[in-house]
Amino acid sequence: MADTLVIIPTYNEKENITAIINAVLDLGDDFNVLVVDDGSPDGTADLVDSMILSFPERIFILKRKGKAGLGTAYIAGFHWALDKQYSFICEMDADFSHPPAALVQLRNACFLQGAEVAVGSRYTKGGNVKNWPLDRIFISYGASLYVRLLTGMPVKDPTAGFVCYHRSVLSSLDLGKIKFVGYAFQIEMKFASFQSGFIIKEVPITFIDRTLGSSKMSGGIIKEAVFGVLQMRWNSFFHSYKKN
Ligand SMILES: Nc1nc2c(ncn2[C@@H]2O[C@H](COP(=O)(O)OP(=O)(O)O)[C@@H](O)[C@H]2O)c(=O)[nH]1
Ligand SMILES: [Mg+2]
Repeated sequence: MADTLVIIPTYNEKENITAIINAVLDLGDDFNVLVVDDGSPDGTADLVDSMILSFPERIFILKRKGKAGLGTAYIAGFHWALDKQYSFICEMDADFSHPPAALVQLRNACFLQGAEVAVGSRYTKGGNVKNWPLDRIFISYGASLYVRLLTGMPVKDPTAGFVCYHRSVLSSLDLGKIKFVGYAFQIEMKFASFQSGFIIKEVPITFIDRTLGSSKMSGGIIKEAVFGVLQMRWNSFFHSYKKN
């Protein structure tokens, strides 16, 4: 019986979805997959449905009507995972930027090494970024410095989207208080965990830019991050993310 759920949010990932699901299943029986698809016009969900016919016990899908953002997709996935009693709940992109084999290390960090949040980190010692244009590395690394400076969080890669949470983290946070829907969601989840006193560990990974499909990154998302993180920090003086 799998104790780990890998949540993969998708919007138009037909080139990647079959292979990424197979890569997770190949890691062994500890891992199941939940795809959260936002009505991808390219038919991503149909591909998942046909895989579910072969692995109805290991692959699951949540279908949402329209593109509602990465953050809300993950929150929906978290509630699903908690309800189904998974012990370890992971986040991963569909596009192979996050090496699926590293899921084993992220799970081990939580299962064996006492982490409550394990972050697949590009900017910790041993981590790396491959094939990203220089401006994208610059924005991402700059964002990491900005977040660390503002929040005091000792996490080298606070925007990372490759994470494994122990269920106790997700069940004790009030997920309704997570405000961000775009990339800043990743920052806010780590900040909420940090502020609530959970143990965060970074596991070095090599992040590789996608070779298939296209990125959903946009200028609006960057704006949300810059001003949003300031606001997040300010609000944190007055409220906690823990359930009352
Ligand atoms: N369900 C859902 N998935 C999304 C949304 N936006 C992005 N994604 C998925 O989130 C993951 C990260 O997005 P991606 O385009 O790879 O971003 P990048 O790697 O930062 O360029 C991918 O698996 C996307 O398909 C969304 O609004 N809803
Ligand atoms: Mg990506």
